[in-house]
Amino acid sequence: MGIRLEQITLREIRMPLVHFFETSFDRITARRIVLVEVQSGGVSGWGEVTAGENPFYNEEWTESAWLILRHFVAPRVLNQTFECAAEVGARSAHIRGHLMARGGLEAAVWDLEARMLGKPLYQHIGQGAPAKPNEGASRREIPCGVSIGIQDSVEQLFQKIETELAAGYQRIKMKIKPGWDVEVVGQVRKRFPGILLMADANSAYTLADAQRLKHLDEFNLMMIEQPLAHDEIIDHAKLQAQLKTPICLDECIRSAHQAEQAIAMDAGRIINIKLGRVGGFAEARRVHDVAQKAGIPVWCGGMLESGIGRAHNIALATLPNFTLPGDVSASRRYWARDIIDPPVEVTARGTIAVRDEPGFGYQLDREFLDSITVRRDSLS
Ligand code: OSB
Ligand code: MG
Repeated sequence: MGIRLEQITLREIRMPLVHFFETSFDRITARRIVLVEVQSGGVSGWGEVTAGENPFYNEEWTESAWLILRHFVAPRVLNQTFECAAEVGARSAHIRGHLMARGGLEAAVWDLEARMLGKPLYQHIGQGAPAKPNEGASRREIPCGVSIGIQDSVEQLFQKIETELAAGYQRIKMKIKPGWDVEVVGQVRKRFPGILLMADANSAYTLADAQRLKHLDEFNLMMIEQPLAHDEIIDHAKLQAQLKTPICLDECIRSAHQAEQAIAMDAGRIINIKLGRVGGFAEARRVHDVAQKAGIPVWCGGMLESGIGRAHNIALATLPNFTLPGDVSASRRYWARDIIDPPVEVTARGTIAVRDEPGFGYQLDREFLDSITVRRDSLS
C-alpha cells in the first residue's frame, strides 16, 4: 500500500490550562499548539507538534515549528508517495534538528496509515516489536503517573499530591530547581512515606551541584530526571557514578544512537521517551528497542499535549519496554474541555485503557477544534 500525501493542513490552537504549569525554565498558563492533518484518498491522519511556547525545554517553539513545517517539511513530502509511514522521517532528515516539528507530521502519517488499514494505531506501531516477557500482544492498559509543577507553596504541592493519589495515579513526579529541591523533596517524602516518587530538574543544575544532588539519595526516589544540561550526556555519566538514585534521561536523548551512547557510558539507568523529542514513532520505537536490549526500562513522557498528542502517547506506551508509569494522564488535569471525545480518562487503579478504534482511537470534537483554531494553512 502506497501513501500519497495529497493535502497537509497546519493549524494553531490555543488552549488555557486549568492550572499553571511551572518547571525550572518557565511557568505557563495556556498552550499554543500546532496540529498537523495529512490527507490521502479521502482519509485524514492527525499529529501534534509537542514544541512549547518558548524555546526553553529545547530550541523549538510554536512559531519555529510552524515555519519549519510550512517552508521545509511540507514541500518535501506533499504529493510524494511513501511505502509506509516509517519512511517519512527520512525525507526530512537533512533538516537539522526541529525534531518536534518533523515528528508532528510523522505521527500524523502513522495515524493516517493505521486508519487506511482500519487498525488501531497502537497495534500498527506494535508490529514487529519484540514481545513482552509474559505476554504475546501489546499492553491493553498503561500505567500512569503525574507530573506536578513547582507550586507557590509546599502546602499547595501537598494538596496537589493528595488529589492525584486519591485519583489513583501510581507515581508522583515533582519538578525541582535550585531553591525548590532537597528541602521540599524531603518534606514531601516525610508526608508521603510510601509513594513512588521522583524529581525532574529540566537541566537546572551542573556537575558543580553534585554535592547538593547527592542529598536527594536520602529520599528513596525512583529516579532523578535530567538534572544536567539539555545536551549533555558525559556529565550525566560523571554524576550517575556519584549517585545511588538512578538518573532518567529526557532532554539529551534525541535519537536511538544517543540512547546507545548514553547507556554504554552509564549516563542514566532509565529513559523517558517523548514522541516529539525524538522526531516521531519510527525513532521512538528504535530508542525503545535499544533500551530494551540493554535492560534499561523506559516510560512515556508528556509535553502538556492536547487530546491528539495524548492519544499518540497512549499508543506509544503500549510497547513492551514501557514498564514504568509515565507522564500521560487524564485530559481533565489540563483542560476544561479537550479536543477529543471522549476525553482521556484514568481508572481508579491509575491506568488508561487502550481503545480499539482505528487510528489514535478517539473522535475529534471538530466544532470545538474549529472554535479554538487561531490560524490555518492548507497546502496541496
Ligand atoms: O520535562 O517532562 C518534562 C512539561 C513540559 C516540558 C517538559 C516536561 C513537562 C512535564 C509535563 O513534565 C508532563 C505532562 O504532564 O504532560
Ligand atoms: Mg522531563
